[in-house]
Amino acid sequence: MQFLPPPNADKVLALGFGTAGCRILSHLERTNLGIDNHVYMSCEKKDLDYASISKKVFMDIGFTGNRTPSHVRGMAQRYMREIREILCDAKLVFLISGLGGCTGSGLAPLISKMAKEEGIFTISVVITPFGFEKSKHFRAGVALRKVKENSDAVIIADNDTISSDKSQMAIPEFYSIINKRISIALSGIVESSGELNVGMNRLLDTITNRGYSVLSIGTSSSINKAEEATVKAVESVYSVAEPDDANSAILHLIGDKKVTANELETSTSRLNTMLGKGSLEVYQGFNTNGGDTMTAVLLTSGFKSTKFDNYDPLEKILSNNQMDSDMDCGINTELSSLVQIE
Ligand SMILES: Nc1nc2c(ncn2[C@@H]2O[C@H](COP(=O)(O)OP(=O)(O)OP(=O)(O)O)[C@@H](O)[C@H]2O)c(=O)[nH]1
Ligand SMILES: [Mg+2]
Repeated sequence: MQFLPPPNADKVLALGFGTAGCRILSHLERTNLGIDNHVYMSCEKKDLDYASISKKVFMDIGFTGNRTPSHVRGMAQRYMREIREILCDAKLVFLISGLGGCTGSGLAPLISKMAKEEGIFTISVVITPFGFEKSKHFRAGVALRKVKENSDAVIIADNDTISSDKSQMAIPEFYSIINKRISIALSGIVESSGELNVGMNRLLDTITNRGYSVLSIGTSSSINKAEEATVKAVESVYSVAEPDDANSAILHLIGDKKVTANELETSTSRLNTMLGKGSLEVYQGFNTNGGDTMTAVLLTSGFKSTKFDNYDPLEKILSNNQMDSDMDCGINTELSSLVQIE
């Protein structure tokens, strides 16, 4: 059955999938990103506790020992009507998920495909696993490839590069700091209350149909803090993708009131020498937060591939001859009750 959103669909939606997706969405919900509706979806009830009064979809897939992303996709078929209703008045949707587990890696490819097929502008924001989470890399690589096929834009926020100092911090606190940084970064770019705005339209311009976009963050309190923060943000991009492939970037500085036009210019020049072989389009933004530290938020686009493509060696070997299924069928029945048809 073909589902078509009404022609007057005009809402901006954000959907969070699984643990990381729901947690990050809850941070974004507290910012001024211009999102009309927030929807939390997960197979685990505890993830939905991050939602306050927003819509929650609990996908009850039972306790199975063999949960996989394709199993989650199969079981999600039971919730298709509800998901379609959620999407039906959207013109733009942000789909937020951590990749490498089962829920986010299962739902992000499925729902991005559905949204894009229905003509909704689809931006996938994916959190990629830490280097040490080796068991999550393969699933993350497979899911990322599917998400890219199905989205108008893909923003990668890599846990390794967004995190600053891992030190002695307990994991929940550490996640919470990364989540806050991601939400400040995205809202800083989009919010229209800053001194020098980038805004939603510029964001879409920078990331649409330009391969992968990589979100990175640098901070500094030195004398040349704007430039130093920018360089740190660029260095993070180096660890994820090929810098020469970059063709467009947003540099948004958040800091004290003392930033001069000269500092902005120097930072942009450094960006141009470090990324995109001299042909990088750069949009600048700036706003003050009264602090002494400068934060450079960098969103760089144009990457054909990233290091995460190596997480899926099968794709490299088989190229376009795929063997992973879109979904497993989730039939909840005892084997003994199945009848063979002759
Ligand atoms: N930045 C950040 N990353 C997280 C957070 N929670 C989990 N992750 C990462 O996100 C990736 C996917 O993990 P989860 O979000 O827990 O997976 P899930 O989608 O809930 O899937 P299952 O729990 O396996 O069903 C992993 O690499 C985690 O390290 C979080 O709060 N913040
Ligand atoms: Mg989870």
